Amino acid sequence: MSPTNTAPETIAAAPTAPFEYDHLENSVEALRKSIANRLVYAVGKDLRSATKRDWMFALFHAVRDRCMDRWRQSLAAAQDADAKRVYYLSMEFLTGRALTNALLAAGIYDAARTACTQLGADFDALIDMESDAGLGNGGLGRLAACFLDSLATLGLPGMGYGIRYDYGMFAQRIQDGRQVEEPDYWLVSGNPGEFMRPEFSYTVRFGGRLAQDGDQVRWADTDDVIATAYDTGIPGHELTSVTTLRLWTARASGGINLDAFNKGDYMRAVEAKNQSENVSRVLYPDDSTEHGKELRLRQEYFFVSASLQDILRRYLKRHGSFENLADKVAIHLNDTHPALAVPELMRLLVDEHHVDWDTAWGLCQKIFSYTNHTLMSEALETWPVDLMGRLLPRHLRIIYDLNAAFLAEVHDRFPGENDLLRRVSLIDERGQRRVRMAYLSVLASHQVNGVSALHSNLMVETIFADFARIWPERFCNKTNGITPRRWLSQANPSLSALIDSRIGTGWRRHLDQLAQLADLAADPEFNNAFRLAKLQNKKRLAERIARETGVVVSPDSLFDVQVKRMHEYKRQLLNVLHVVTRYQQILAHPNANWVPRTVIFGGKAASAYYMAKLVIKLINDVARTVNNDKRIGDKLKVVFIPNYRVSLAEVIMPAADLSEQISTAGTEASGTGNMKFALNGALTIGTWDGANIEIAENVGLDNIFIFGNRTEQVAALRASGYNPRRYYEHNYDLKTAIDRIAEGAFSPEEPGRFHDITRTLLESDYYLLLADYTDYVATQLKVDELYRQPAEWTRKAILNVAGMGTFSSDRTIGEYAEQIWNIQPLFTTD
Ligand code: 26V
Repeated sequence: MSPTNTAPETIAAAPTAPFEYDHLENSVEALRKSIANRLVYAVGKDLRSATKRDWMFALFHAVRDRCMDRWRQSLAAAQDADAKRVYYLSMEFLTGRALTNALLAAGIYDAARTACTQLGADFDALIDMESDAGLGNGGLGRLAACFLDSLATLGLPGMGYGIRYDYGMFAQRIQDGRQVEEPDYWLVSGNPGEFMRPEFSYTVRFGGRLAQDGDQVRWADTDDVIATAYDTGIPGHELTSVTTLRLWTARASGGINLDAFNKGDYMRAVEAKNQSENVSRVLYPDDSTEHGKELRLRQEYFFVSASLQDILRRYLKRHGSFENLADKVAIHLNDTHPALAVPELMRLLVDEHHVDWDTAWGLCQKIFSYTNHTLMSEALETWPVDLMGRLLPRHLRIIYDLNAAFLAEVHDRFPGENDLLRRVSLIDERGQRRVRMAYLSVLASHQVNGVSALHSNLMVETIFADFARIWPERFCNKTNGITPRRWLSQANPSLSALIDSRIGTGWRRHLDQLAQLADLAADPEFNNAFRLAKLQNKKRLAERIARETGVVVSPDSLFDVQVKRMHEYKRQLLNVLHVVTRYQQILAHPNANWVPRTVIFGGKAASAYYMAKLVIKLINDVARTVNNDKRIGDKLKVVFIPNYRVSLAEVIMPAADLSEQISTAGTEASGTGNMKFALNGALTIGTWDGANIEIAENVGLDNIFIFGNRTEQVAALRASGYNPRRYYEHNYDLKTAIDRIAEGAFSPEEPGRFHDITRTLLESDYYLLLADYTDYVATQLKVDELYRQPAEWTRKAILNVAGMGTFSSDRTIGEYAEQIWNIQPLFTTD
């Protein structure tokens, strides 16, 4: 099959008479029949021979069938209306499991459970067979998944484009307290959610050289890879609509290996094929540092080129010129990873479709928008000019041409400011020349947004300060959100049922309705029921912890949870310092009235991130020591739950009493875990950072534990020559905690194990843990005090849930749709 770059042909003209499909009922009987049918006719098994995997597939097919009509209607409606669509380009989509979500969206969860049971299949066990689609690192990828859910729920026309990695985020095992990475071959037993669409295949070119043909540039002698589409339907709530997620997989192009093949060197031919197919092999598991790896650049271009070719093909089906392109197409860049879409769209328009340069650039600037997700300089993408010139010579030339025009414009507007030109140039000329992908994205986008109010402000004050001066109107804020379907309705059935019984079920679609719970916060009956729901979730988590770590924890203890990627800026280490302090104090005052606590950690460290991995080891060493210390008993337990991922988060979030959101102020762009916890009735202990600030404003400062230095104070501390030793010398508890770690109290078999940690703390402490320690520990005592009053604690937890309405990703996506993308819903519910 050869790749097409044009509209694929269908085999028949549209049928003359409307075709009658089987209507699929949602009754238990109909579902039972569907599942059994699918088991036999799609999976190829019968009731006698079906494995759990087979049952899972059969059930998956049964619910998938019930989403199909709506999926086709969603596509047809956008086509028929020739609606403007948004294309969300993202290197990561952390969708997790799809089955339960689809059953709930289709409204057949309970009926399907009964049907399975009647067929003799263990519903919970088969639900648990599905692997997570872990095609993302953390916040950025999960946000993209929540956004697709909201696009579908709001009936908005658009789709997601990304990479179908063979290997997702690595699986984390803990061996002797250390992280061990294992490959996540999530496709190993097949993926019932996807449809291969080989008719949507595109050639993606690399390398080669540029030749001039008159005034046209020709890109010749390239190495080619074929991108083939796989589609997954993302069902919206009550199947309002179904959004397509199109992921690309790499196939070798037929052409390149013929030479070796013809000479009989079959193995060499296959090896080359493997090489080019590596492009979609594996997700880069590091979201903290930018390594400038060639394969990563190839991945970025691979998916961007295929997506843009696909977008233009779709547009050209209906339009004879590019005149209306910006009225029909909005392209969103999820961080800078898809920023090559900018020169790629220019190349396609100018070189392939012969649009003139200025017209093409005018279109680009109307079509693109860009979200920044981090201010941390290590994570900002730049690519060596040499590498880009070798791999993508045409794109490099386009970037240089755009840059020249841009710098000329800046020069005209700000005459004499030569340093400004150097600072805003798309090319960083200091040292090895590099392309600044964030600046390229800003240049091309009509809107650039941050992901929380604080982050959006800092963005224009720091990394984009010069650009905000040039184009102040370009920058805006879109505070992140999460989908209440997965993060409350699906993850927390006990609380969802309670909420339904009091305010109805509409909150799934209109999360603001949760505000009605505020009146019930002090109602003793509701307050009690709320606490019981939490207890039920804590029991569920306690069982999971026992199963996975062997540690027995009491559901009556305060569940204090920090789950997120392991990063120095997120300060898991500050949490550990508190745990060590608490441990010392329980030993010193064993008869004091301690509130029993279970401190729960989870999160992956990038495989090359030495410090983050050492912190995992420290947590596990502290856990071992504390949990085995008979003097401590139930007063303190520490657990590290391995392999934190979406499906595990769904069990953890509903069970938390206390949510740890303790990043150094100014470092966490938004956070979305913070929202998931609060929505599930945890109280937050957090810094004045990211979306914590807006959570505080919405739930009320009385109902959240805020501590620590704020951004201005952080800046002032650093400016005045921050000295961590001063805090160490002046605080006995802090000194004891650090000394105990340094002496090897938690690693007697290797006392020096954590020297790199304690030395960094005392010598630089870039993230100011020591400066925030005292307030953090004092605030933890206030947490204890409140937890001793269960009704009061629960009242505040209810007020947290009640205040979370604004953090629905429906609100966020509604803002993007109206203020950035200019797209309108094609489907409405009420
Ligand atoms: C950066 C890089 C660097 C190059 C290698 C691969 C890679 C992959 C991802 C990233 C970006 C990480 C940025 C990120 O995930 N930011 C998080 O975005 C969340 C959603 O907006 C936000 O809630 C978190 O606060 C923010 O850390």
